[in-house]
Amino acid sequence: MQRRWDIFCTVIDNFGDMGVCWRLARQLASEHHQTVRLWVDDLNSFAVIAPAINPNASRQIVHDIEIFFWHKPFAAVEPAEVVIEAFACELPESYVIAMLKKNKPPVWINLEYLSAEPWVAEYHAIPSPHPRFALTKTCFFPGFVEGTGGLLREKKLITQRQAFNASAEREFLQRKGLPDREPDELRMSLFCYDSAPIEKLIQILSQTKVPILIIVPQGKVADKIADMLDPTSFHNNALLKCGYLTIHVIPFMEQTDYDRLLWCCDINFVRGEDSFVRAQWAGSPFIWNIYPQTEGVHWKKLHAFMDLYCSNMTIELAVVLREMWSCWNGIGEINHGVWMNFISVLGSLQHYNGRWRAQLLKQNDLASNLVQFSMNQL
Ligand code: TRH
Repeated sequence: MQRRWDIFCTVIDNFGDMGVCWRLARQLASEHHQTVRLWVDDLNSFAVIAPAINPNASRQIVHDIEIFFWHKPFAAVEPAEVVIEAFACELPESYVIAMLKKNKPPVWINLEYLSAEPWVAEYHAIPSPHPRFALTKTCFFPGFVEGTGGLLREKKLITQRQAFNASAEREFLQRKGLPDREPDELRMSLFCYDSAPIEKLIQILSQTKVPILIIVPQGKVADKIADMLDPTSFHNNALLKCGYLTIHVIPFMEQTDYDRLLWCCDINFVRGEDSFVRAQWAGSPFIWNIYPQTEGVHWKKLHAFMDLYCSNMTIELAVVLREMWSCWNGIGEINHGVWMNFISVLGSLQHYNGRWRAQLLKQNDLASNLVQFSMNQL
């Protein structure tokens, strides 16, 4: 049944919140035929991952989604039937009051951050009454296991990923101005926070004797790498070379192209929430840089995911993976040995990731779960 949805999103510092909302909005509209309005407070950041967005338009329609710049103060509008408050971004008070005035109050969902912590399934989809108004809000927790809200996954994603063969890869690389593979080359995408031990990694990689290509988006990390390399290593604006190591700096890609980039690489360094999930659908070995929080809260989340993800690995494989991921997130120091151990298990990881993905595929996806939950309430 077609219902009206409002999704509210604020951009805090990076692209993850926006990235999740944009994927969700598109899936609701294209796969579930819902009518979606998306309210965003920073269209410039939005346009980085979705070039079709006009950052100066206060209202626009892209992919059948009505996108509004979230002005403050908020203009009076009729609330939708389902309201998604993404990542506790706090709805405008006037909008909440308008919700209250409706004969049938909307289904109000706070979409939470993704976490593998065991308590998530326990708290998922529990309604809580609003402290001041006669309204109920439900916290919806995405997650990796049964009993959670699931993960974002488009209906055709896995089929598309499996159909992405060598010629599709070549076509994609050409379109993006990226070089074809060299024999024996190790190809990586690098998307991480600038707090990760990037210099150390580059140092280690520049000493190895296999051709390595790193594809890194423009930004702080790319600048950091450029600063540490000899200026004569600049081949042109985009390409840096150091021994067997080549670094290709590229502009941010449109989200669906970023997926394809992950499909082309032997190792994907990913971060935050959304790229982290996409790497799991891609299936190649990946290294997660978790979003850093104060007082090391993020390490607990990192360990919770590693516990879950590694639970069916051999002990030897789990040890290698945990060591690499821990060092990459500032628990211990990355060195040549840690890296070489990781490289030595790439085949096993690739194989294991197939099983991990198959396990994740048993769950319903996040958008379908949200639709089902809302329809049951309406
Ligand atoms: O940008 P992030 O660091 O976002 C983070 C996390 O979501 C974190 O949980 C949140 O608290 C914080 O933001 C505020 O990493 P993430 O989640 O991977 O989001 C990046 C988005 O950018 C994702 O949707 C993929 C997209 N992307 C592209 O579309 N093109 C690109 O070229 C790249 C590198 C990324």
